Amino acid sequence: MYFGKVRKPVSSRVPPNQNVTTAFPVLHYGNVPYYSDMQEWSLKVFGEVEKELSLSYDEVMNLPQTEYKNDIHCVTGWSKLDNVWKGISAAELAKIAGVKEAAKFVILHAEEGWTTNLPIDDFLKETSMLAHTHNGETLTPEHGFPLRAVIPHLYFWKSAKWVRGIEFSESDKTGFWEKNGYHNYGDPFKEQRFSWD
Ligand SMILES: Nc1nc2c(c(=O)[nH]1)N[C@H]1C(S)=C(S)[C@@H](COP(=O)(O)O)O[C@H]1N2
Ligand SMILES: [Mo]
Repeated sequence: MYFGKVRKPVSSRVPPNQNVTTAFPVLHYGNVPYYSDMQEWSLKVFGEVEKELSLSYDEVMNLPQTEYKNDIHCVTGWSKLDNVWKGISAAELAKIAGVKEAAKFVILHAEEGWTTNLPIDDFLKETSMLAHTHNGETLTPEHGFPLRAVIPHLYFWKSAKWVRGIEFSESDKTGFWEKNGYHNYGDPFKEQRFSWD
């Protein structure tokens, strides 16, 4: 007989089996990129869009800015509450590129070929953004300088650091952790940690 997963009661803000930390742990696979000249950097928006974009660092920084406060939840068990992020709303970027009807998924491309995937509705959610500032400080290289995704309603691995490309796609394309046993969607409140959850 299957009794389902045993879950501890939790407050409404902290997902099951997460511990709140006030630190800001650094977690990633691969190397931290350091840029000596921001001319080396660009952000590409491509795939199922009316107009593919290649934005310079200055062009990104000059887009309309938003600020959000939210909680983040890493699949390894830490949550950090009340993060204030500044950056560009994901929906704003999508609007500028003119996302086509055919786009159903978003693939975020980071440095070194690292990717993560999510349904387009999750990317276009009001709280999803590309951030350059955390709690009033420019992102450090370790935390994603110059630009990282923040998708706070999914486990934090979906929040790609060092984003260089945003691909709108008709089909889903599993990303780095998604290929390595993590859940394809990753809702922390449903504890979708691993592919079998
Ligand atoms: N490019 C890239 N982004 C990434 C990762 C990674 O390995 N590469 N790891 C993810 C994971 S598992 C987490 S928990 C967060 C950690 O962000 P932080 O180091 O700023 O806390 O980044 C996410 N973004
Ligand atoms: Mo993570």
